[in-house]
Amino acid sequence: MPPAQKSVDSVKKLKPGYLILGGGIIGFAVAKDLRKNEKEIIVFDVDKARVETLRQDGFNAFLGDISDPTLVNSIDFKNLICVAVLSSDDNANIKAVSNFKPVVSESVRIIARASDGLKKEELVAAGANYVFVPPKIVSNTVVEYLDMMETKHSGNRLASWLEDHRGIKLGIILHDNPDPDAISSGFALMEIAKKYGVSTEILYDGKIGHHENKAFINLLSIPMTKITGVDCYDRYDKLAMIDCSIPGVNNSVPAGKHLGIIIDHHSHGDIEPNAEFVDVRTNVGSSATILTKYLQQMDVTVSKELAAALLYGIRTDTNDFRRNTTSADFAAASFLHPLSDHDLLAQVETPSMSVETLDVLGDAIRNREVVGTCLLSNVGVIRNRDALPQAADYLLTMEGISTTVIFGIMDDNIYVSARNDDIRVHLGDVMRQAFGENAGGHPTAAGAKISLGVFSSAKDKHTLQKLVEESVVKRFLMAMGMESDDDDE
Ligand SMILES: [Mn+2]
Repeated sequence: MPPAQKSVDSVKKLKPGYLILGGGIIGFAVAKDLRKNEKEIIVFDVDKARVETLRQDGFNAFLGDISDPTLVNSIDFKNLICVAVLSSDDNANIKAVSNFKPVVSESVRIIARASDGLKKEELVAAGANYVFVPPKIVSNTVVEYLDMMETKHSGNRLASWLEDHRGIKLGIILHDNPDPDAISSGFALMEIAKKYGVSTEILYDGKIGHHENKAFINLLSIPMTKITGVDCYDRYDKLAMIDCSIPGVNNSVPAGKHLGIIIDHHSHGDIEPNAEFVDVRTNVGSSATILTKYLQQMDVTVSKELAAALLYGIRTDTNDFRRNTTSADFAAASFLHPLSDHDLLAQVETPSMSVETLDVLGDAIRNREVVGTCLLSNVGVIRNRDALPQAADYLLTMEGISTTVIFGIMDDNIYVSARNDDIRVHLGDVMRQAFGENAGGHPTAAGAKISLGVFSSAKDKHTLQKLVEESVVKRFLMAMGMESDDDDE
């Protein structure tokens, strides 16, 4: 029925290198760009006016319904490299892909346009090798541009802050029990500050527990100073806070303390971070990603130790790009990768588990209580709280479990570590709801620290443990909107 048949059949078979089905805005643009290749381009479109325009532009365009199954008969496939199915009609595109897939050889690529994710799946099922969704591509480009502008804007502001404070002494405060993301970010700020004659010291409180973290600091020889008391902050002209943003929350800085710089990627809840320079981006997976962007933009020389440190920071905070990862994290990692000292990284990552972590894992498995898809486990008194997240990670791999909550007692606190792979649950919010102020985190990973003070009435250790367990389990399940099964106890 379509007039294409006659007009095509009447001449000899077409021998395209590129066959474009659909000559609208996208098809036309693709044809124009491909022209530089000097391969034969053939375009089919159902619209007469469009075909005419293409012809006037010098293209080999034909009138034809791209979903017509007899269209394949008019093509000689000998030189064919690619079939690009680019019309705005999803159903016609699906038919065209199904018609061409069985007749072209394996080496011919079929690329197709879809209007949404659902149609994308149908096109893949029909045999397309690559499917793209135009709105998605446009939005990615816009967001990438906005991100770039934000980095540029923040970079300029940070540079002028440092310029204004030339020669001062800056204390860089990390969150308590700092992890590789916080440590490497502090290290990066130290290098950036050097460029402006600002001398720095990296400060932390708590412990550097995880044996990998200890190896990390030693191997990279990152200088770090333990905070000894509130008056130690007076040694500095200004303070910077990294990987946390509120004084007193996950750090030992007195609440209300005046800060010069805040750089963080965690959401801060209702309290607004307050400093002379603030850069809190919750749309990236690590603080190291933000600092990497600064290094790039401010043209700071990145040593192979610093590159390795930041790369390790990004990888640990995103759980090797599996958690809360955005394109910015990948971009930062790909910038750092060739600059990194890989021997050093290999030494840091020796995945031997410490005896203590193994013990905690054993306790967590033994003491587990499963309610629905939630697994909760009390591991009792611990000496190293880093064993908790490792156990929580490990148990999340258990069949039928989508949330894990592992808790233990150290010093005068209960530490809770939770993991989640149910996309409907924002674990950080649940934890905050259950345990208040000193709890929070990401949708898939969160933690809490609860003072044991409330249980001080317990007469002995066993009673204390029992009370803690009941309370943690009850509060967590309530926040999850689940009933705790009290009869079990
Ligand atoms: Mn972090």
